[in-house]
Amino acid sequence: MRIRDITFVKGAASWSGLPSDGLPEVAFAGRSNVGKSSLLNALAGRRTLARTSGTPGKTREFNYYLVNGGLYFVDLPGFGYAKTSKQERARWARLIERYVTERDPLRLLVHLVDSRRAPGEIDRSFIEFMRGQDAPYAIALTKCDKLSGNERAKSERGMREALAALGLEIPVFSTSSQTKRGLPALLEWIGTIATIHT
Ligand SMILES: Nc1nc2c(ncn2[C@@H]2O[C@H](COP(=O)(O)OP(=O)(O)OP(=O)(O)O)[C@@H](O)[C@H]2O)c(=O)[nH]1
Ligand SMILES: [Mg+2]
Repeated sequence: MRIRDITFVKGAASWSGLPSDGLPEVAFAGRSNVGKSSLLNALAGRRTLARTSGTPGKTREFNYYLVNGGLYFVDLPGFGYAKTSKQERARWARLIERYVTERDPLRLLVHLVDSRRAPGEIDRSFIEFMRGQDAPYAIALTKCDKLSGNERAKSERGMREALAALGLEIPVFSTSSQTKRGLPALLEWIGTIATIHT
């Protein structure tokens, strides 16, 4: 798909704040600081659409972006941000789980994982959680501009092996918001799954 038009619609901090218009949703989830907001900006071809930060925990709401007037991109709050209270973390984790299990308009969840590290505890438990869900699921390895070609191949292979060990067959994209590597392929996949006619 091609993004002709993208606008920020709203930030929702609770379940009742999510839009009720039923438009299909593609959600971006991942650890705090993994590069969710940057990826959204890069996909949109805009620098300042979503707020990014070197400080983790920037995105504290479900941020809704309307794409081409007919589809939402949803920037989910980062999970596992260590500096928020345990209670706060648990609340967001429950909200994200509820979103994945109950949100009817959800068409695709893109899970962002740092390409420079083996998937950590939080990522692995999220992958296990997603395994039991109906929603289509893909993984985007982020910040791959920081890796050499060899390292990138190794990081992809590591992720594919981890997924295969769980019996999961889902796409893995190596991406960089800086060089835009992997973004056309990811966008193509999003368009296919969300079956949006643009
Ligand atoms: N080199 C490089 N840095 C990146 C890339 N994407 C994001 N970053 C950097 O990583 C940091 C975090 O990026 P964000 O996009 O704010 O991360 P986030 O996942 O939205 O973080 P939260 O909102 O806190 O959950 C920023 O300093 C970005 O500049 C990338 O593709 N390459
Ligand atoms: Mg963010």
